[in-house]
Amino acid sequence: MSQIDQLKAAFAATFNTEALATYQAPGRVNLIGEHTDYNDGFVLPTAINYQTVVACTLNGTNRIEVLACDFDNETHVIDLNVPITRQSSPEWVNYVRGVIVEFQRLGVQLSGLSMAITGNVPQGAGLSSSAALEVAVGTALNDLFNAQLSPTDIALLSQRAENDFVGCNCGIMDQLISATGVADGAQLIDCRDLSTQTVDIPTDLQILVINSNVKRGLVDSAYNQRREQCEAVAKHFNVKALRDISSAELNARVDELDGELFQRARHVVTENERTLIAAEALNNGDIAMVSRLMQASHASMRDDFNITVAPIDWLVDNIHEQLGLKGGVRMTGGGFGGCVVALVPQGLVAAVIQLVEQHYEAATGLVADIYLCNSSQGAGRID
Ligand code: GAF
Repeated sequence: MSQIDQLKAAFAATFNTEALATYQAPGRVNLIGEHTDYNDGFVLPTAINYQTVVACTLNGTNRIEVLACDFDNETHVIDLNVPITRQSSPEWVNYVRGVIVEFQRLGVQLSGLSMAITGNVPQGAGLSSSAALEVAVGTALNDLFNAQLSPTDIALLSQRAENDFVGCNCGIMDQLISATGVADGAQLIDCRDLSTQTVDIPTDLQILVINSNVKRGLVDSAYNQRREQCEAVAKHFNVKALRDISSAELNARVDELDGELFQRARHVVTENERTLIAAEALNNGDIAMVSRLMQASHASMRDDFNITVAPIDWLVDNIHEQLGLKGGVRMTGGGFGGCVVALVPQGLVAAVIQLVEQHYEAATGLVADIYLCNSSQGAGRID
């Protein structure tokens, strides 16, 4: 049975009725441009062929009943007659509750519904399973209650839910690419004005995502602290965001900054520069340039932003050695574990998989999961 058929069967078994409509929102992998989004900078993610799916039917009550198929068929009821607050557990309900609160804040008149959720975006792996959940629920509510929000509005609303309700000060990248991704390439996003440009991924390159299986948690991690450090440097320079300074300007004032703050800012300003060059290089099919930029991005995350961990560095170093300048590899996502993204010529895919399968566990004590990814369409109704 397909993922959607299973979801519909679970919906019918739990709610004793058919699902009226089904929506999906994809996870994402970021090719380059890390921790630049909340600095008003540039990112180059692509939505991937792993998604969260939500099936719904209006139920004529004032209660939203949610079935989480991937959490042991746990159910959760949200009473629309009382203020919706953050729950201490389980964690997944806060993503749903936060999105509902944002619709209420916009003045959208909601009523009760039954909702079943499933998905195959690896959880807690840095592939935006939480953004996919928020955007899938947001896309469903937007359609069912005719809220007339654009995909970008749904992304912004989902980001607010995560910032204000869940408590992670994430940027806009994950929600925006989940809402607006395209099947024919990555998206260069200007996180200041939210404009996007599609960037070709050469057809010979396979997007390979390797989950280190080092567990990570955005809220618990040093993510919010990195953001505060970046904002402190922007304030020192009297600019709105680090987007507004170049490496030359930063370097010229190195003496004014604490060493760690300087390194954090250097990662961001150089990463912005790399991202723009990488988008152009991909469009021109200049893989050697993309390879160098991904290497430099990884080194910057490791040495200046201090967000990589040993198993991730092992994967990047060893895969890079195998690819040379024929492909690129770096850590992707918020950091402190999670995944590595590699752009691998088709002829080397089997060798890279073999390398990971044969040597990663011995080197790190962990077993990696490997995903072959394609660029995919952003969120929408599927049925
Ligand atoms: C996480 C955040 F949610 C994004 O907004 C982004 O900052 C990313 O980490 C790092 O690039 O995925």
